[in-house]
Amino acid sequence: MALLFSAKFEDVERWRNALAAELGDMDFRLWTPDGANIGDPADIEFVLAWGPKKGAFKELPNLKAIFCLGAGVDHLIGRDLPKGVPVVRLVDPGLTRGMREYVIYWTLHYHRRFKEYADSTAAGVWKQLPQADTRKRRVGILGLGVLGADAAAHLRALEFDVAGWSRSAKALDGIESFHGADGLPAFLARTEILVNLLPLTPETTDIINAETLNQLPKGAFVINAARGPHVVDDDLIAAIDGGHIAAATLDVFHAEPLPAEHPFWTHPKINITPHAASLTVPETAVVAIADNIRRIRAGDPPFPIVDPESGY
Ligand code: NDP
Ligand code: OXD
Repeated sequence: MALLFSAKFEDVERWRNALAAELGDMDFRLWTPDGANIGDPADIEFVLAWGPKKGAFKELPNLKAIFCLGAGVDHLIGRDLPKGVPVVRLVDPGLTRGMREYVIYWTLHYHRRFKEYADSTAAGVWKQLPQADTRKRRVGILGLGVLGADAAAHLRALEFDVAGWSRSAKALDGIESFHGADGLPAFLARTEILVNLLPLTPETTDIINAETLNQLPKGAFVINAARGPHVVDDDLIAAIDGGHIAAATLDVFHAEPLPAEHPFWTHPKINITPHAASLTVPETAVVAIADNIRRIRAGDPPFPIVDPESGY
């Protein structure tokens, strides 16, 4: 029985070694676009993939689970997934840690006005700025799942005033919880630094648009570390150029790599990173994957399974 690996990253060997360390007996086959290394399709029990071609799963009659190589499954959903085969989302402590660092870094960047200090340094100017009270800085996180809840808890530990928005109501220590479409306006109205950690679904596409940006207080900051299509690019640029939004940090884009001619590249109030807010760490990710493979082999369901209805 074999595991088929469809790489998102260059370092296949790192994955092969990490998986071998956890599941020594696993026959690891590489899913290249020409399908040359697949061997007998009937051998394949598990697929570890980011976004294989539409219909690619059809020829795998004994598939028991599809493991997504990332936390977001939007690349997999809609690829003619075989019915009854669970798609397992990645929950990786290394990925969670990376996202926590990214969110804290950019929140502090805006909160502590480090861009203004960088500009002063460049101009050779010695100028202290008033220091805002962290306890009064209202950070709002769209999405209170694995990554959002973790970032919220760590921002809270730094004494930020943190709220989150999700589909279902949450009871998280020290975090104000808003939920559903009805809860969104109040959540936005209190949010000075908006962090997006939602999955990309039909409901969340374009969620950061002229209307929602306008509901943030004047001078708010936006950090998008989830998916590019959450943002209406022109609306964000207009909100920044119009002075309502102070600045934005974007890690993800409609097209990746971000096309050279896109105005985000040169906008003075937009920071961009190349979909690197947090990268899957094979050595930590394989622990959960191997655990799930053992569960399936023991007849238990893997966790967490993507709900095809909600799309995450
Ligand atoms: P989870 O599935 O654990 O959490 C998703 C959260 O979003 C949940 O709280 C969920 O609500 C909420 N949500 C989903 N749909 C809606 C909706 N329509 N309205 C309100 N809330 C909604 O995901 P993760 O935290 O693991 O990951 C989040 C996303 O981060 C990924 O989907 C991916 O796109 C992105 N990501 C980006 C990376 C990068 O490097 N840039 C790296 C890793 C992930 P509820 O709790 O009620 O279900
Ligand atoms: C992910 C990502 O979803 O890398 O894990 O974006």
